Amino acid sequence: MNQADIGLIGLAVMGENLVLNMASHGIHVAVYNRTTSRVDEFLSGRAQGQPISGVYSLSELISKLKKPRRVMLMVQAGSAVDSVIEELIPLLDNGDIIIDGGNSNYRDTIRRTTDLNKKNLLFIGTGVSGGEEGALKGPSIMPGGNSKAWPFVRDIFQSIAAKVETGDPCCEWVGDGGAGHYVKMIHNGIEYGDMQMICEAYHILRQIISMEPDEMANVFSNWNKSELDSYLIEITADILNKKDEESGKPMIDLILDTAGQKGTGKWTGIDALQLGAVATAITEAVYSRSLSALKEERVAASKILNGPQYQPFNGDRDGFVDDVKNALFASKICSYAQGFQLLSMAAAENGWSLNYGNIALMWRGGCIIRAQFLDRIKDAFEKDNQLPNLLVAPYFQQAIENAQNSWRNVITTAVTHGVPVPAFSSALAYFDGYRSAQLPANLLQAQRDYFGAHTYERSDKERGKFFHTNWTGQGGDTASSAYNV
Ligand code: NBP
Repeated sequence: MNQADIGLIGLAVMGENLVLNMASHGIHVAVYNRTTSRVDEFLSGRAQGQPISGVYSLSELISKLKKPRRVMLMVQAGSAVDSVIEELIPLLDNGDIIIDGGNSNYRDTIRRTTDLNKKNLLFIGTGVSGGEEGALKGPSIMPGGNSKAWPFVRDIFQSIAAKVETGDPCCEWVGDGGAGHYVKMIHNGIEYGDMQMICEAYHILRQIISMEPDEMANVFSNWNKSELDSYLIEITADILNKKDEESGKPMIDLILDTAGQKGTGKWTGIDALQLGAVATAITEAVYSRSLSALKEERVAASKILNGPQYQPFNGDRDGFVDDVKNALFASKICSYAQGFQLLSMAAAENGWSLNYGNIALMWRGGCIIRAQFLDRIKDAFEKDNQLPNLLVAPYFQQAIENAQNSWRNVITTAVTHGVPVPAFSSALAYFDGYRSAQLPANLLQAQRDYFGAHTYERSDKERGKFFHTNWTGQGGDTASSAYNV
């Protein structure tokens, strides 16, 4: 019987919870998993009493679906997605829809959209954010791919997505090809930056003013009532409050300070470098994880390499805590400014027409970077979708103006005390660079012309005219056009 509204392949943590979310909205789902015992476990467990049918082969799955058929993959990103698609192709008819909801690389999504379009199949590559809980209760969903498929999945996606206070779903069509997965990648990159900045605030409070976890938990709870209101600040307060059941010690003090990094932060950094975009908040966050991973080396080095001699902090403690809050907010603004600038450069490169206000709305609920201040970003881009940089939008201009002295004070204090604050300080360097009419690239261009005859433009001549100087009197007057440094 053709009865199910959608088929879902991959009953791991994300797939299972998405299916339960769909079922709770009255959507009938047929489910399949490669290891079919998972289907039985699911049916006899969490799926009981729900509009969920289990199947044991892909052909059985397809036979259960209404037309045009909608098949969603929640399998491991990479080759598994391609192999499932290959198996599905002969089973599907023209106009049927394949949706990949995993964390796929956007370049794979561009390729899959094109290849399947040639076979008259419609492909959607969608970011799904919010982890296990989001998948169950309402994730942020960022779909892109073949826009002809959107009318057929819109109702399902928007009904299961998180909703903001106005009732708007955190799901809108993002754009062609890999646009949805690109936006999800940037979301994850920004998440890296947010987490690193929160860690730096924690480290400053701990190292410079010797704050205990309990006290810090209160600080983060208070910050969560301010413009910093966000999921990540909220969970940080919870984490700092948590005690180890055995020892009664704060959990945070028992967790080893070494982190790994999976794909998406690194992908974002690589893509920023390839596009010539500045994404230092994200790359500093990736590098910080890499440095943290060198635990044994750091422990050995700590016994040899001395930091500065300084007096213990004896200033205004509450005032300093406020400064840290302002520094965190200003750094966060720079990180989002970079993220959105990267999006606009990728849009130009890939021919996507992105609505940045909608993207801010999609990140407003359900996902890990959900935060009140995304409303401000949405407002800024709704006023001007071509805004060159968030920093020049009036709200953010004023916010940084207000935070600036605190921000500089915190970074100066951290540097004086030898406490590393790579994301805070690179964000400030970005701000100072972006607001500088004059940077030292004139000297850089002279150096490049000196050793490689790369030519330069002149400040007293029109743009686009290139000059070469014979700096030593020995190099000749021929300019280089091929050798790039
Ligand atoms: P995993 O990424 O751990 O993948 C496990 C699923 O993939 C299982 O159902 C497994 O089937 C299936 N699978 C594999 Br592995 N290779 C397969 C193949 N060749 N053919 C068919 N199925 C195959 O699951 P997840 O953590 O639920 O994540 C699903 C996707 O969502 C991933 O792309 C992930 O990056 C993304 N995502 C995850 C989260 C999160 O918080 N976990 C958040 C947002 C997005 P089996 O049971 O037979 O091995």
